[in-house]
Amino acid sequence: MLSTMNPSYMPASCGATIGPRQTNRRGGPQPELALVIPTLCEAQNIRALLKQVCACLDPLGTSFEILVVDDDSHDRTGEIVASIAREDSRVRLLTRKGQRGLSGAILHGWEHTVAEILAAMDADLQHPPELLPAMFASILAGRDLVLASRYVKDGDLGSWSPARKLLSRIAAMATRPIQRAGLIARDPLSGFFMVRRECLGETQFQRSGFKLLLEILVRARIQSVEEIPLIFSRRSHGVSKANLKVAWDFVRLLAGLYAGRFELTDWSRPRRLIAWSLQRRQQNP
Ligand SMILES: Nc1nc2c(ncn2[C@@H]2O[C@H](COP(=O)(O)OP(=O)(O)OP(=O)(O)O)[C@@H](O)[C@H]2O)c(=O)[nH]1
Ligand SMILES: [Mg+2]
Repeated sequence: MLSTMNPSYMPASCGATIGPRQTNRRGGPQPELALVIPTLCEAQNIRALLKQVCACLDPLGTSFEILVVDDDSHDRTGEIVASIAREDSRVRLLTRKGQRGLSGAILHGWEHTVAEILAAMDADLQHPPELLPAMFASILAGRDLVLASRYVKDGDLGSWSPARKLLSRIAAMATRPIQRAGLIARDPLSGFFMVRRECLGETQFQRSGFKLLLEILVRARIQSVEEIPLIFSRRSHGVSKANLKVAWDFVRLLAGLYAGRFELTDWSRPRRLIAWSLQRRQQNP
């Protein structure tokens, strides 16, 4: 049974909805699928990634567009994408100036497309584009949301250090009590996912931070989720943007979601949280 989450814990000024949809400014067939790739200094990766993504999406026979949302990278990422976009009208560059935040960049891209199926993936070649056809097929088969997961059978965290693997597992575990019964995703912190626009509705999402998928799982009107195994590759070019601020943003997001889930606006009712967790353990052993 799904419940509509109370979004009141978050002031409207720090959130964003996906609608209203904007028209495709470049004309041509309306895309059915829009893939947003957020970039911050990914000049060494973006050309190869765009080529691989097109090669994977072309055979699907669907109209698609790829929106690269670049936060004014100083390494010419934007110029490279602009030159590719001049040759291929399915590629679009959206440049944000004076802004940062992976979640906000994805939302910005989704706000600038009319597509009904929305997707996001990283630009650093850690997410294999070969998974896109299976993800698309899952949505066409009726799933509301499909994510590439490192925590299902045949998925893997790859060559991360043991400490980072442990932190990642702890972070994923910490989301369990706020996820919905019967819809618990094992890898709610994945950055590679696809979702139906209609499920996002008027929900306001946080623009700061890295973990949009978690917020969608907790607060959007998702009724079915599929996880497809992802073997996380190593970043071979460019620099990771995961840092202490990203970790802090995650803690804040988690605190806000817990507060919204259990109406713990003053953290004065921990018994409600404990009772809920025990009930969930019985429902999802
Ligand atoms: N537009 C935009 N993109 C961002 C921002 N921060 C990160 N990105 C992009 O988001 C994606 C994920 O960032 P990464 O640095 O790879 O983070 P990560 O995958 O968690 O960390 P690593 O495993 O160390 O690579 C990449 O495509 C980045 O370029 C941002 O503030 N704005
Ligand atoms: Mg990465």
